[in-house]
Amino acid sequence: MGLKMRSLNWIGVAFVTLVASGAALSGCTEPKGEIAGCSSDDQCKGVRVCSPQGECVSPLALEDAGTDSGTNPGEDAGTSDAYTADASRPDADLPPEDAGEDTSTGDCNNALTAVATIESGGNSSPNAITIEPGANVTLDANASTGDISRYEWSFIDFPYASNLRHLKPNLNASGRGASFVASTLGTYVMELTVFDSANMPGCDTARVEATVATDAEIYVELVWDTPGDTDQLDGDGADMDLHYKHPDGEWGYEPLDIFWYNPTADWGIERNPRDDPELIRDDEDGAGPESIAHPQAERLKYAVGVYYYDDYGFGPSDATVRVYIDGALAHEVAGERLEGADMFYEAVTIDAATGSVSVDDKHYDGYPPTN
Ligand SMILES: [Ca+2]
Ligand SMILES: [Ca+2]
Ligand SMILES: [Ca+2]
Ligand SMILES: [Ca+2]
Repeated sequence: MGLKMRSLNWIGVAFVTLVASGAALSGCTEPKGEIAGCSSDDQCKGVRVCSPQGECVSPLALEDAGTDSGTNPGEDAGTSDAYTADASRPDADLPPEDAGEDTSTGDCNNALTAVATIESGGNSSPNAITIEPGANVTLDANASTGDISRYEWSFIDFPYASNLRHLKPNLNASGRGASFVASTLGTYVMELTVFDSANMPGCDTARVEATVATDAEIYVELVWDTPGDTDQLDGDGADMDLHYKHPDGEWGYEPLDIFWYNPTADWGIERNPRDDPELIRDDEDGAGPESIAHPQAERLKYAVGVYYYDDYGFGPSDATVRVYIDGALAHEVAGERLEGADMFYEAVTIDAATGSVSVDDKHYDGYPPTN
């Protein structure tokens, strides 16, 4: 099955690549991914560009430092879900240890008070904030009191936690606090525990939460689970693509199918961006999410599809698609298996006139044929 628009694009670039490097590319028809390293944009196929890290990535990934295309080690490189501040570090801004009286009562120290603050984009709260998808969230424990030697943050809840634990974001260390990128719609709940010098926890923990919300009329999100990939956040994983198609469009063609190659287009009223859908997050290295927001949709029917771009040897992946209408979850397709590269799944159709979602549930080997 041909790749339509982008295979034409790739052929031209591949010719240049062959001449430039002499590398054998026989049998490969995919415009992204198969070149492991790069030193210039010419070595990347399709619309890919060479990142500072020497990887071919979509231009979108470079523009948005919050994505996890593998160019942002802050989000993807770590695996820990709790950060411990070490008071013994010379640069730690922490109170000196106190060898005074023992204030422990049983299994916890009631002289320690954990106080957490959550902040994002200048919006700060001791309880809860509402943020946009992809926002960086900062947690701090500076208001905590007592002779605290150690601060520990952990996730109590996060979107998809009940069945996709691998989507728990990495918590990155930052002084007494931590930060993470909130990529998926839903609520993240974080807990702070403080410890004394004897490693006794305070009797009370503090919780804060961030709710990721959208004001787009239609918002579509794809995440995926690849059972053959034991670490799905390490920057090396399977690549699925979210597609969002206008009723007059054809899968894989710009401008009426929105996906990584065609991240936005002028739909609806010309030069009015409010009715233009946009891929707001691309992901190439496992798990997702990929997200498309359509701020104001014409009263038409829009189809949502998933293309398995490349399994990179990790085998089948299970796609989960969520459709939000007016900010509320309207439909979820959970754990739909695609066996490997070049499989396409027509998931659902959204009727913007009625705000309803109908299930298509059709699998194809390659892009669906033109009607
Ligand atoms: Ca991996
Ligand atoms: Ca992708
Ligand atoms: Ca428009
Ligand atoms: Ca990823």
